[in-house]
Amino acid sequence: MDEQAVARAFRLAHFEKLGSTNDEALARARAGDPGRLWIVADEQSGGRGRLGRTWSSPAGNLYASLLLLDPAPPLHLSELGFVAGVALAESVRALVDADPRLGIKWPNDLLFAEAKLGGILLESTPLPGGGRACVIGIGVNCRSHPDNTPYPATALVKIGDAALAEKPIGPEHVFRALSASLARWLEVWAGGKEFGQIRVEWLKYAAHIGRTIQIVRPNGRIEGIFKSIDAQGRLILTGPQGEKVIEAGDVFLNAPPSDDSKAM
Ligand code: BT5
Repeated sequence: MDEQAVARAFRLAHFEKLGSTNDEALARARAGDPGRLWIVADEQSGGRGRLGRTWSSPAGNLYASLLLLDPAPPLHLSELGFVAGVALAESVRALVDADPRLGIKWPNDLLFAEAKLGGILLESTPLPGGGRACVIGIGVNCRSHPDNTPYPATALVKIGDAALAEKPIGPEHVFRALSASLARWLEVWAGGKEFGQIRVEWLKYAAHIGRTIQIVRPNGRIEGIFKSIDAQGRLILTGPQGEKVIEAGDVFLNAPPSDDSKAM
């Protein structure tokens, strides 16, 4: 897709500061925005992660949310996180010279050398006139990252190899590449008809396949070997008792065992 086509693919609203780009996108959808709109902020005062967690959002990093109206039948909407994950990995891959330490942690955190470089927050809301608005919120650490997170964090500036030193790693550059890549992968996905193609691409970036992982969920932890993801993007875990399909949770390598741990 050429630059002009990318420019036509989406509209863009840019802010110096917002509470959360996802909140702004959801509010605009409720107010009647037709969708295919990027909301980008230089910094956020109330950046959010999943399950009400905080996303550290100082200036210097990318905070962007794409609003889409009814992008797919409801059963396929959760696949959008994987479409975004593939687009995000592809756009950052070019910046890190295809370094194999770049990966995606299920469901769709961007990792570099086992540390979190970016995250994706997918949200949706019913619209007053019918239909659903979906928002893909993406944060990428370009110039800084928080310390003391349960999963270690990193930023593009820290990767610091010689090749990267020559690359533009500011949020505006990451955003341009991401927007082009997401436009392309949304077309490939075709509203869920071609999730199989997204799945194949996602698996190329998947971190931890074949390794023993712990999945932390609100109702406890479960341990097993990460085999693959299924046709809906759910994680397939194998253990002595066979296979288990996991819909949601946080993946850890070598998380310290605790009383509620349960091996499969
Ligand atoms: C995510 O949540 O990874 C989704 C993050 C999505 C952020 C974007 S920014 C644009 C848009 N607008 C928003 O308000 N949000 C989206 P989760 O998997 O729940 O990870 C959250 C956890 O990651 C936190 O509890 C921290 O431990 C850690 N964390 C917080 N800020 C971080 C950062 N900048 N980099 C790495 N880890 C971080």
